[in-house]
Amino acid sequence: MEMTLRWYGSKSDSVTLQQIRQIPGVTGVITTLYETSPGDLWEREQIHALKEEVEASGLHISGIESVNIHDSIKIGSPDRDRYIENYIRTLKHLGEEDIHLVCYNFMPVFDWTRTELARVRSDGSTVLAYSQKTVDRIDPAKMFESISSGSNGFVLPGWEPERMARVKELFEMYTGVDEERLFANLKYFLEAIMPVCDQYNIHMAIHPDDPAWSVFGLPRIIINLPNLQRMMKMVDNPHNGVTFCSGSYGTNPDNDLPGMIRALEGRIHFAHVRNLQHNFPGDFEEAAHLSSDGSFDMYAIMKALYDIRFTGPIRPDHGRMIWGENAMPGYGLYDRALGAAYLNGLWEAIEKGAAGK
Ligand code: DNO
Repeated sequence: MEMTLRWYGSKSDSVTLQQIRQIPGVTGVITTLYETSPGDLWEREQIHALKEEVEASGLHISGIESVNIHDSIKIGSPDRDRYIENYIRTLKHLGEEDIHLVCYNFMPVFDWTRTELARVRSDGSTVLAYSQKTVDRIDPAKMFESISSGSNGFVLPGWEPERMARVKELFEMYTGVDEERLFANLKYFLEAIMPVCDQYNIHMAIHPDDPAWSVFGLPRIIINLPNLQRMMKMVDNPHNGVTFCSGSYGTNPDNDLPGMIRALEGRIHFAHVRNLQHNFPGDFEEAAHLSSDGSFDMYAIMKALYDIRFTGPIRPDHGRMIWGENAMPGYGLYDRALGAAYLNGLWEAIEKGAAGK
């Protein structure tokens, strides 16, 4: 595996490449053209410039998170082919720049969903949190207002103001799109892009729906192992793979995380490894990466990745906000750096243990 950190680009991130370069064991970044909108064509020159900037710092681009999918593709609207064509050309340009991993999601309207961006934990750190009770009470448009007002002035991934201004319209557009339709639209999209992925060896890694169940009555399909197996079987190509995100699948305690990893051997192209604290059904908050701080056995997760001989990028995921840092919620430097060091430590111990050292 390769340890990486997500980086939103010099215009949008409070964390610099130079800081990332100093986290021991981190050699690559997972990045994106954050200023683009879903459906845009990424020109080769833009990708090249980003690559040069990253490489000048001594790091490299380990993958893209995300090339976002236009809602027309998820809905299956008549204009979807235009956006799929842009996606194919974008993948071609990424391949030409020697980038071979693309994370994306297929969540309708909203990306990941949280009800609080700064819940205070007993140690004074603040974390992202989710309460189903709050979601059940809130109007989706209000949800956006509360998310954007708590985001420390940063634009959160998947919560771009331009999209959220159209929340009501988007909800209407999804009328009639149930889980079966969403699966069919995902299949249509994947079948269209697989030839370019084969040509340029691009691993597509679908990100789970977070939380891993339907919110606001919208369908959500990337939520558990049976649905993942269905997705991989319907377009049976190793380039059609997954991002294994422990924090997203782990929102549902029924998901056996190490068991899922083992069952997905060969099709996990990217891993987000983080911990969560389950408080009671429907209420969870994020935690430090250490097993002792949350509900997951992080050793068992890393061990399962080791056992399937996972060679792709891993990144620590949402960190707590600590030590007075002002950053995008979940994406500060300090706690993610602690997470990277901890995950690297687990990996070294597993590796040496397996070698009998
Ligand atoms: C949240 C992230 C997601 C993820 C996308 C992938 O912090 O894990 O926004 O990047 O869903 O497309």
